[in-house]
Amino acid sequence: MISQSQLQKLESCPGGPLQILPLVDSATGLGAGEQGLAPPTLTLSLAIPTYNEGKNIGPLIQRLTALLDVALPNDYELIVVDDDSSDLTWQQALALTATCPQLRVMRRRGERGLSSAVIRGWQGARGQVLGVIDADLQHPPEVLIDLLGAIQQGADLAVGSRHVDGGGVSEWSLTRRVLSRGAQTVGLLLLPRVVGRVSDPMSGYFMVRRAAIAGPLLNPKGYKILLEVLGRGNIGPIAEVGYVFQERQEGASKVTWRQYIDYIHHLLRLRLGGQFMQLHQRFPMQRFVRFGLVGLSGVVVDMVLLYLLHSTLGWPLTRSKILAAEVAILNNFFWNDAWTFADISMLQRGWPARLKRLLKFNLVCLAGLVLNVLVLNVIYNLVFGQRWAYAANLIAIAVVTFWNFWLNLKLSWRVTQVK
Ligand SMILES: Nc1nc2c(ncn2[C@@H]2O[C@H](COP(=O)(O)OP(=O)(O)OP(=O)(O)O)[C@@H](O)[C@H]2O)c(=O)[nH]1
Ligand SMILES: [Mg+2]
Repeated sequence: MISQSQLQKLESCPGGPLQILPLVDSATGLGAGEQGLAPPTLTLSLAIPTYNEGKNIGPLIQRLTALLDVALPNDYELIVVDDDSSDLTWQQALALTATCPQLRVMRRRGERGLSSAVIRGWQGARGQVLGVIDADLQHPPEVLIDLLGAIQQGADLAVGSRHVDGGGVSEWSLTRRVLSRGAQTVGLLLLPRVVGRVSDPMSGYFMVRRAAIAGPLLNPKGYKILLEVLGRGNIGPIAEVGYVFQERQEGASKVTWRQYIDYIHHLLRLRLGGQFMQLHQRFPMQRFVRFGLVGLSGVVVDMVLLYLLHSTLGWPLTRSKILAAEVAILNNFFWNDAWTFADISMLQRGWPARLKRLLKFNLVCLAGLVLNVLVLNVIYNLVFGQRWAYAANLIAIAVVTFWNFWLNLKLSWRVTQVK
């Protein structure tokens, strides 16, 4: 059991955007101070992500402190970020703080994953140099000293590598070696300028200068935090230090096929990131797709009602069509309000606001109908020379879909300042 005083040392995990801030500049007072008083800075903060590493955490902390107490006395911190492990790793780590004052422990709930755990740890860190090491002793702690040395000699990033002199893997199966190299090759093909900068882009053992990654929003997926650092950081000189990836002695691996899928996803996101974000900012694609799907549901409603009113009940065609179209518009409004633009409707609750949106939506759709007829006529008569009426109608529908979407986006579900 841990004591009450130890429990008080337990830290909650930073929240908000995944972003590292610069440390406060004592001369100008600018930097992380916006978030509160700046704590004194240290040379090194080492994040240790853990998930069910209860048996490893003790020996690891012991080896790390033995090394760093000599290399950086009182000038480093170890930050365990535990994702609320079922084996209570965080409690075991907390118990170690009694003999290890440099140790900090964060218990994270509500968020999971190796890469984001590392960033959360760095967000709460006070070091000028930010590092990461696995908790299962597969990364030999002694290599830290060389990594630190490389940074002190001017590198922005120092990577523990299995693929340079002095590096390797201990007893990996052929399948694992092939998968690891295969993943690296895919990375080189998709993202040569990022992945190609280091010999071991899959490494989870490295240190980076805070200044080189402070600022940009980070968005890592899966296990490969180094990709994110290389892809989004402003990384100048890079050093590599060989190390032999040890066999896990205790606890179980958390690697599954999921990590390989996440890796490809991460590569694609970094590759397309810039272009995709720009496009997304200019055109809200996801909303448009939803709007289109809702529109299709409206066509079904319209058709079914027209059939019921006209063919089954024998109503005149025009009257049936007007009612069917209006019900379809109501159907579309309901789904767009609840799904396509749900985030905006949430900000503008209440019946008066909803009725206002419905009225605008109705007007835009009616205007769209008039436009539809006009465009159909122009294309059919002037462009296609009175041929291909259905092709002309398809084009008219496409034009009006954009019209409806854009006007409703700008008028009906406009983002207003809500007090
Ligand atoms: N906080 C946190 N840590 C994690 C999570 N998944 C893995 N870890 C930790 O990240 C480190 C690396 O995970 P491992 O499962 O050992 O992955 P690996 O070293 O690539 O693979 P193995 O050789 O199979 O061990 C270990 O310290 C894990 O405890 C997670 O979801 N959250
Ligand atoms: Mg491991």
